[in-house]
Amino acid sequence: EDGYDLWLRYRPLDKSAQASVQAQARSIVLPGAATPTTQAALDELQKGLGGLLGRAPAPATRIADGALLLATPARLPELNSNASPLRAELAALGNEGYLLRQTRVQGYNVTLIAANSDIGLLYGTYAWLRDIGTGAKLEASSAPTLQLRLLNHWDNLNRTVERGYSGQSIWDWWALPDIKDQRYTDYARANASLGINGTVLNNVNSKPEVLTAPFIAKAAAIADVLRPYGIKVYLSARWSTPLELKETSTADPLSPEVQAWWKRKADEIYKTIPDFGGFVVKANSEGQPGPQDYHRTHADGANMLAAALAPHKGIVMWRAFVYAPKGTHIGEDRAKQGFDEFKPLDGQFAPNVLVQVKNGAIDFQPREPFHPLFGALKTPVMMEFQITKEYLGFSTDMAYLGTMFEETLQADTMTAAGGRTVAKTLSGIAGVSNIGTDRNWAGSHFDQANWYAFGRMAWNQQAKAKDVAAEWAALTFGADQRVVAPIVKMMMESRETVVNYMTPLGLHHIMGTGHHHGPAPWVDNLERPDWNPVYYHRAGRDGIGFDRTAKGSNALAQYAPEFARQYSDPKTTPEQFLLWFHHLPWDYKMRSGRTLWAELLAHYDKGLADARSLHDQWVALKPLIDARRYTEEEQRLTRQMANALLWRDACIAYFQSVSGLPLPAGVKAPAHSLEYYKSLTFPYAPGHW
Ligand code: BDP
Repeated sequence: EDGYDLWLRYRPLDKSAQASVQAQARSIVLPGAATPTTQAALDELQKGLGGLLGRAPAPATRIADGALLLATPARLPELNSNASPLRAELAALGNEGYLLRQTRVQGYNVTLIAANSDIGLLYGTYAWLRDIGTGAKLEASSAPTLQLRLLNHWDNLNRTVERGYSGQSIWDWWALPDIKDQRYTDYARANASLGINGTVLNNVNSKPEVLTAPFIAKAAAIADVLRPYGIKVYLSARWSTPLELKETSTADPLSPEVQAWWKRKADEIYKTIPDFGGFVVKANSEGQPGPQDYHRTHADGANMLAAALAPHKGIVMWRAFVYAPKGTHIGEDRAKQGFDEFKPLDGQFAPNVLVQVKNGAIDFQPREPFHPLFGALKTPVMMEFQITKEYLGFSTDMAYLGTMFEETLQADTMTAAGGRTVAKTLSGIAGVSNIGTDRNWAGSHFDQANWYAFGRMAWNQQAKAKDVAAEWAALTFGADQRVVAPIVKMMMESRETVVNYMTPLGLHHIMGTGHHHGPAPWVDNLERPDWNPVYYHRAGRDGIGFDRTAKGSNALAQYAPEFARQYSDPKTTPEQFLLWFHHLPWDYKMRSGRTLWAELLAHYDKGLADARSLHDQWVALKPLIDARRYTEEEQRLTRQMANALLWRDACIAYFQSVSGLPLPAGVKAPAHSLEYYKSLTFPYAPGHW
């Protein structure tokens, strides 16, 4: 068990389970001709049942008792007949949905996987295999709520991965397009098994070369592998590409020369990749070029690209993560900039533009309140989650993000009477991938769960993190409750543990400069004030926290009035966001009855204690886990304990130096002086490549 097989391991079932699966699939029947997509489904059944049962049933042409029948109305017209009890149910499932049913067809008892399209059949096949692997009952029917369910790779052309902690990029640009690694197919299988249907191949900090003919050909080769699995390829486009390639004299979106270049470029791409998805764009942010360089707006820029893609049905995903090293909002609240720039442009975007918004307004912190743009725009909005854990201990610390996805998706934006969750405001969802060349794909076994949870929740935003964790654990470690239940417990605790030892009570952005690993709340000397941790925690003798109420930056005013009202009072602000929105004195009384100072320390202590508990819980599972995966995770959890201790001690040493307060009885003093923690560096931490 080296992790390569992910959640598609298909290890042999026990005898009684084998008998019941065998009864459901004595033969496999696909009426009509196989297409690349149904062939992928048949191949997966061969692989899956071959593993689960030891022998896969042969494909058959005739329906018979005990057949596993894969059918669309086009393949089996009776599904569409007025007499069919499934007709209406099927019609409601759309292009990608599926249903699984024990039923009678043509007088035979069959297990039916039905859908309106071949891709629905593939999704249904994976669902059926998943149900077997988890020991669940047949899932009745399912359809995705969002049409756009994408991974974003932050992969560079030299195969380094920005914020990647699992080896190099899986895209071997040198070998492509002639040599197509088996990994691409396995990547497609894994994503299709979750319902992910798009992938942006390259980093948002893009390069002009990406849009040159040789790279388009390479992307096309990847697209060919992914296509049968329902996955479209997208590219991240650098705003100034035509100018940098010296093919235009400007990159002004209103210049006819520039407009014509992008039209030609889109035509060229679609000639090679007929189902190309479109572009994601990071513009006028962190040094990236953009339309503002020409005094044009984000809407001008997005619309120009949208016009080039529209004839081909392509889309533009324009990112709202904007802030420039120089320019607006310096010395103000960086959390406000995305909203301030995009809200006034609402209504001006072309129909095939989506605004892609990070879950929170700062930057993928261990915990952030949802971004105020959710629910604030008529323009279609996409969620951007980060699956790779830039600020949550990379792939060394365990932090199951399902709980974070759920917390954000279910948060009430209060933008409609009776409530409106973030999930309800979305038109698409993207996750910044944690995939690399590591044998286990994700850097650690448990980081596979974050890819899995993203995909499952991209398909169904109402999915519960706990159920998803249970599914993943059963598929990854075997459906034995002695293993699944404790692993789910660990996963469900893990992200809160990280929040506690890094940034409790709404603290944020106090990590080390550049690499974002390890504590550095003292940093105050960076070029831009809002790169400094001291800017975010604002701790001094008088108290701690960022005042985002009307007395402070008033970022709260960007939220719906009811939300702003509730959060403008510390007493009615959930304590997990207290210091995000308020600057409070150290002796502020918390709900526990403790002072803020004592509460902060208690959170750091809890984070450390829980990190140690995660390790202990894993050690207790040793007899039930295969040796290699056990050891690989045990080493990481040991490192996580050290990381938690470092965070706890360094933050306490620092905050004590500014608060000037004694440690309450029972709180252990940090092991070293503040100077010691300041002197630590992480010289080889993966950072900006
Ligand atoms: C930040 C990362 C940086 C990315 C940027 C982005 O530190 O590497 O380029 O986000 O999302 O989280 O564009």
